Parts: sequence; structure tokens; C-alpha cells
Amino acid sequence: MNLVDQLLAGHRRGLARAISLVEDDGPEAHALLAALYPHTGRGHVVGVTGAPGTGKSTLVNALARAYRAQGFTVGIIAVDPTSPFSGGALLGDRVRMRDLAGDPGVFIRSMATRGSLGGLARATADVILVLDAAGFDRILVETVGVGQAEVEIASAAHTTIVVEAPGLGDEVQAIKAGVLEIADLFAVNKADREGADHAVLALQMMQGLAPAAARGPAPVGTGHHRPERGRSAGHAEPGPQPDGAWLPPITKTVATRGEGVEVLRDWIEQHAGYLRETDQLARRETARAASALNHILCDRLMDVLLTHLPEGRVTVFVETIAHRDVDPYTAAAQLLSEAGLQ
Ligand SMILES: Nc1nc2c(ncn2[C@@H]2O[C@H](COP(=O)(O)OP(=O)(O)OP(=O)(O)O)[C@@H](O)[C@H]2O)c(=O)[nH]1
Ligand SMILES: [Mg+2]
Repeated sequence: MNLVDQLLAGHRRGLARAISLVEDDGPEAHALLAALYPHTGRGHVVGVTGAPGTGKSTLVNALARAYRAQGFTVGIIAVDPTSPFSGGALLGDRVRMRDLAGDPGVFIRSMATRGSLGGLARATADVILVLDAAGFDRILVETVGVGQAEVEIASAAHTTIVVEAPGLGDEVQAIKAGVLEIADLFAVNKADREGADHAVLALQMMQGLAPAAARGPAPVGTGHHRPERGRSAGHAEPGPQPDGAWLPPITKTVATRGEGVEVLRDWIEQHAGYLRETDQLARRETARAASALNHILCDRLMDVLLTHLPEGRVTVFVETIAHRDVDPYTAAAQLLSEAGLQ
């Protein structure tokens, strides 16, 4: 049986091999992805992002269990742009392995950067395709932080959960990172700790919902704030809005105890339904396709450029730009011209 057939038949050995292949990004990988592509598009991809230590791994673990309880299969990808290791060397994943090990309905893969962050985003998108083709119903992708690479990785997800935790200067972090733009759902994790309600209120205020005094914070796992008290026009319920938009719900969770996690899972499913029922899914798929093609073209064009230039030529220009002897636009034009590409 060839690798594609093995993978489509759900053989684990094939899966692990296929993932290693696409991580290495050789010609074989491209042939494999081409063969798998017609079999993709079924799995729902959930990005889980947030500041270090907010409990993303624990939450992903708990979500995987909540999905397994409903019979869904789950692929997990842990992306750590800061770690030089890959292949399950991350602490959070060891915790996870112990918990979910031996369940054939769960597959876990850790990925770390070996080259550029852009390369990591590309590799992550490809591994998602492999897990999708292998038939995993839900694919959970954990990324640390909220930098450019994470935003790119989030663009590969259908549903993005931003995880906040009390005591991390949540408001400042959230606003700085522009999480409102990428969040479909908010999880205020570590809700067993002081300050969780404050984090919920801060998020609600960022969403333009309600002066803090008007409403009490929600108990763990209710899915959102209490909407009744002090409610007036403009204080919308979370989820789908009359104008077709989606207002990200805020769920308090205690990932270590699994509290609120089923509510979070159900919100993911609601969001998936919302995407299907509106034109949003098609729009996201188009955005994903554009981003994938963009990455590949950038990589390829860079390769082409480099093969047309003498070794070290780009570095020379970098130095001259740094010394202010030339500006980057002129340098780029010069390099393209030297390579015969412009
Ligand atoms: N009190 C409390 N601790 C939690 C909760 N969830 C996670 N933790 C703890 O927080 C610590 C960090 O959890 P992780 O799941 O590794 O957090 P993470 O966001 O994946 O961390 P990085 O991947 O390093 O960014 C661990 O010690 C967890 O046990 C929670 O709901 N309540
Ligand atoms: Mg983690």
C-alpha cells in the first residue's frame, strides 16, 4: 500500500511518515500533498492561541477529551515558534501524551521552528491538510503568543480561540495584539483564580458591550455574561448577530478540571455551524487558499531569485542597507535586475 492509501485508510505509521515528509518540504512532499488535497476540506480546524502559560495546552487537552466524549476524532498540533525542538519534546505535550495516549481517535504532533517563522506557518498549514485527509473530525492547533506568525497560523483555522488568564495584564495584552480581529471565541482560563471576572469584564468592554457596572460576570462555563440585568438596545447576545456578524462569546474555563470546556466545545460547534450557514466559510476558505498560495509563491520566487544570484549577494546588500548606503527598495530592484528578473 502506498503512503497516500495508508493515510486515507487511517494507518498511524503512514500518518507519522506523511507528516515528517511535509515538514521536510521536499518534492516528495509536494506530490503527496497534491494527492491528498482532493480528500481534504472536511475537518474543522480550531486555532488556540494566547500568551505563554495561559493554559492553552491544558485546554486543548481538555477539549480533545470533550470531543472524544462525543465520538469525534481529534488531531492536535502544538506549534512553538520559540522552541528549537520538535517531535513531542514540549512539556505541555508530555502532559497531554500521558492523558490521551493510547486513544486511536487522537493524534498529537509538536512542531517547532527550524527555519523561518514563515516556514513554520507553511509547515503547519500542510500538516493540517495531512490530518484533514487522514479523516480527523476536529483539528486543534495550539500556538504561543500573538505575533505575526501566530496571526498567520490563525488564518489557517476556521475557528480561533484566544485564551486569556487572570493576572497577566490581560487588557493591555489583548488590545496590543489586536486579538479582537482574530478571536472567534474567548476563553478566560484559570477561572479558579482571582481576577477572572475582571478579565471577562475587560474583554466585554473591548467588545463594546456594556459598561462594567451594568452587568455581573458570568459563572464558570455559562458561555457568556449574564445578559438580563441592565440590558438595553445594543447589548447583544454573543454568537450570530441580526446583521450576520459574529460576536465572540466569552467562556470562563478551568482547564485543569475540565470546567467550562464542554461549553467552549459547544461554542466551537455553533461557530462551525454559523460559518457553514453564512458565506463566511467560503470567504475563509478563499482567504486560506490565498494565504497558502502566497506563501508558496513567495518561497518559490525567493528560491528562483537566489539561484540567479551569486552566493552571499543578498547579504552584501543587507549590509549596505544597514549602513544607509542604499535604501531597501533600490537594493531590491538592483537584486532583481542582477538576477535578470526585472
Ligand atoms: N489554576 C489553574 N491552573 C491552570 C489552569 N489551566 C492550566 N493551568 C496550569 O497553568 C500552567 C500552564 O499550563 P499550560 O497548559 O502548559 O499553558 P500553555 O498556555 O500551553 O503554556 P505555553 O505553551 O508554555 O505557552 C500549568 O501548570 C497548568 O497546570 C486552570 O484552569 N487553573
Ligand atoms: Mg502549551
